Amino acid sequence: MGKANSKLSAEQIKDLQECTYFEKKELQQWYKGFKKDCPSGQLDRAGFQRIYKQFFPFGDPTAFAEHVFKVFDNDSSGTIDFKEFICALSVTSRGNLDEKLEWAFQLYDIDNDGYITRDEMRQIVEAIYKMVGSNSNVPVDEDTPEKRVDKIFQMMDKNNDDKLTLEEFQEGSRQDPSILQALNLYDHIV
Ligand SMILES: [Ca+2]
Ligand SMILES: [Ca+2]
Repeated sequence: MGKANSKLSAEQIKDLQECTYFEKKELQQWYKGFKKDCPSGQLDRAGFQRIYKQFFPFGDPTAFAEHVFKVFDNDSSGTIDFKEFICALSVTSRGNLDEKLEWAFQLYDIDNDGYITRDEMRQIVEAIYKMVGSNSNVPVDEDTPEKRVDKIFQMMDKNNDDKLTLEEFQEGSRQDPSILQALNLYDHIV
């Protein structure tokens, strides 16, 4: 059974090719690795946290990993299955800028109401600061999270209503690519 389980069926491949940028061979390789790390086929919060801890040994990635977990877990089932995993990976590694920004928007829009508030952005920025830690060679602004959020809102919040729409977020991120720092950090992991 273990052997049969470590390969995707032709039908699964077809389904995954429709929603990702991966080739058949790549999908099989990722699936093999996924099943090796998660024999149950479901990656849970603890497993996801462990992956982040390996990559950020000097910081505390707990909060950031929790936010990212929620974006990966598309159906909010509490675990990440292979399809959720590979779809997120496809967007973050091979998506175009707009797709990456839509993905990042979901990360920042914590309550998923279609707007990023100052408080939501502060939570993510704080989580990134904590994850990166002080001994890391990943550069972080001298600013506090509050100052950083003020700066971002000054630039992005065109109508000054203290929340960002996807359009404001996309427009602003094109002008300041450092917004994508969260995603870039994620790229180190995959
Ligand atoms: Ca899920
Ligand atoms: Ca929101």
